[in-house]
Amino acid sequence: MLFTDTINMCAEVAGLLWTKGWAERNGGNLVVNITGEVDENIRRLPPLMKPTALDTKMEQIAGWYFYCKGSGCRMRDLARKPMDNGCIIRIGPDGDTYETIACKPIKPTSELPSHLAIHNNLAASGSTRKATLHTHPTELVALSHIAELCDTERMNETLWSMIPETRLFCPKGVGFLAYADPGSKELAEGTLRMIGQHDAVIWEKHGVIAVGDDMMDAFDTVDILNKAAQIRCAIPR
Ligand code: 2HA
Ligand code: ZN
Repeated sequence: MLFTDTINMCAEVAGLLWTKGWAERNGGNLVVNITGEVDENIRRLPPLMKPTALDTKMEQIAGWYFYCKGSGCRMRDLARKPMDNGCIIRIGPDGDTYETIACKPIKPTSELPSHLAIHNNLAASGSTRKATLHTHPTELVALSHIAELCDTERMNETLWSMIPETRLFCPKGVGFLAYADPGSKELAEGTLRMIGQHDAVIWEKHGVIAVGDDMMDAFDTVDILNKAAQIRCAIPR
């Protein structure tokens, strides 16, 4: 895949998230690994901003490249202008910093720690999966307000029982992570503990994060899970 195709796919997904109503204001984030697709011209680009320290050292992805939604940027704008509302970052040679190298001096998404923690783990396990997607799917978030569903087992029993496709396409189900502040190290560490065993992780009263081979694959996982949640919400009680 060409790196421009990868970014265009992020733009397409951003448009879908907005249409779905899962991306109010600057809600949600996406990060995709483009290391294998960048050419020498991109590798030679100088930083546009001074390097930012990462809270946790990410040795496995040292020197790697990612396209990320920009902090404070809107998905609906990224859908039209991906390079004005997102940026390319390079992880520093020791894995403890990152720098924006293109196209504008934009800082990446506030949930970068959660996303990079996953990418670092994917790299450690030799995975070829490239995309992480965080969004605010209304019905999945609604279910995370129902106390008796707020654990991994109960949430999966509920989602899997709604429509057969859920188990078919999300066989590992979701991990349920108790509330942690957006952008926090706690959220990143909790996500990392659960993502290996699950197709996605629900962040209580906030949203979901999913991993995919590419961004559309990650979107499909969230879409399948939220369809199950929609059906659950439509059942009169
Ligand atoms: O970047 O969704 O969780 C906006 C968010 C933070
Ligand atoms: Zn969010």
